[in-house]
Amino acid sequence: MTIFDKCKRTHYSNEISPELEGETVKITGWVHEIRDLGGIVFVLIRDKNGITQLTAPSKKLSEEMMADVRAIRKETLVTITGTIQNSPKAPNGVEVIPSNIDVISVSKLPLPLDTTEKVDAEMDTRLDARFMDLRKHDVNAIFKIKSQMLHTARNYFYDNDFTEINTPKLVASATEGGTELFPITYFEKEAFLGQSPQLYKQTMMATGLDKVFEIGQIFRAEEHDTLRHLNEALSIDAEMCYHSQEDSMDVLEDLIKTILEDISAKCPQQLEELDHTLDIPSGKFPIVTYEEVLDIVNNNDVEMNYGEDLSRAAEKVLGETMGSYYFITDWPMSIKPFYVMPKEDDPEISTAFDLMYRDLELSSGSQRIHDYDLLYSQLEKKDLNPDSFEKYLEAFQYGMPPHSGWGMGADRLTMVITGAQNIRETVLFPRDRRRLTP
Ligand code: AMO
Repeated sequence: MTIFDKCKRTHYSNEISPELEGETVKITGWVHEIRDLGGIVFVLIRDKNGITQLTAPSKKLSEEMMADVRAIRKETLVTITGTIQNSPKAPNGVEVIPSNIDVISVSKLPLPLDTTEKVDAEMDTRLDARFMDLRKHDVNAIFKIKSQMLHTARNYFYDNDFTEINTPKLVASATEGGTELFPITYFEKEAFLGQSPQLYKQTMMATGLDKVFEIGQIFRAEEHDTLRHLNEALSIDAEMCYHSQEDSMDVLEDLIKTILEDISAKCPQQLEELDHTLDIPSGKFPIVTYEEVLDIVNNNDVEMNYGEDLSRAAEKVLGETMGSYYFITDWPMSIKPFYVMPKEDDPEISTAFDLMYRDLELSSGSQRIHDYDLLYSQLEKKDLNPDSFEKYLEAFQYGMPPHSGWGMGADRLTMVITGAQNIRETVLFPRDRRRLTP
């Protein structure tokens, strides 16, 4: 018998129910908890889908079997063969009376993390032992929901005639602003880790693909240590020809709503595990202009001047006022990147928009400048050297269609749909100011 035959289960824990009473089953999982009451030993076995109770009464079992049960340790991987017996108090209403125990893989003690503790360990302890942390079903649920979210997003794009693209993450120049770049050594040249696929997704607008999306990592050398920022984040980027700012916002809103509906339909167990209720807005996402934001913020005793970005205090006030999902539009051109198209009727105001969820920025986007001369002059206006954008600019000299797009933080959206308060909860191996391992 190979090791794989040995641990081949007949059922996952959620598949064992009172209807199977009297049947023999084989379950494989990690030892979650052991309670030795002397005459009877209870062992909880945890697998991907739940927990099964193993019950070993000394009156009914051989001394040898009792010794085997008592020898197993927490987080050791075991395969148990046994008979199903109804037990209303046990998980799924059943317990397994063992006839054979195979220890498949032993766990070292002490454990780096207690998987049964009711109060979570410190974030750092958890991230240091992330594999063990993920054995907890609530932690696991976050990543199942994130996976479903990405699956739904991909489906949405494919269903709507987008082409998936993959652009380089080793790049030669900045896109969003020079201070946020990680420099790297690229043979004899200096290069950077990409902070956004912006230039590439826009270049794709000159290819005839018309609508593209990318789900990929972005790198930001931001110093701040917050609950919303990481130095490596996952971004869902979309770029669309012949789409105005408003069309682009509609696509973003439609995607979010599709994701919320899908998560609600497909992940009820995970949401319950997290004790999280999804906030699914019924109507259109409200829109506030930057000017209106200024009023709201200033009327709530937080100082904000025209031309300033939202401070943390301003975001909080705005989040309390607006609630749920909303867009901010009509940002001043002065605080938006060079590629953002100014409004036709007022060149000081941009076509840029942000999508917020309460006080959290989820996405930024805009209509883009497709006119070469205007793009060139905007680069100069932002003190950027057009020479370093030569290849990007070239795509604008051969019939570039008008276009728009947005980038959305996938980890931040995961925070919203799982109720996580710290972005680190939503990333398997987060990279922040202090953490580069595991
Ligand atoms: P922006 O810089 O606003 O826009 O980024 C888009 C979205 O990405 C997420 N994000 C982050 N998430 C976690 N940690 C970070 N350090 C971090 N930085 C950004 C946010 C943010 O809203 N090129 C434009 C997008 C576009 O116009 O298409 C851009 O990168 O959720």
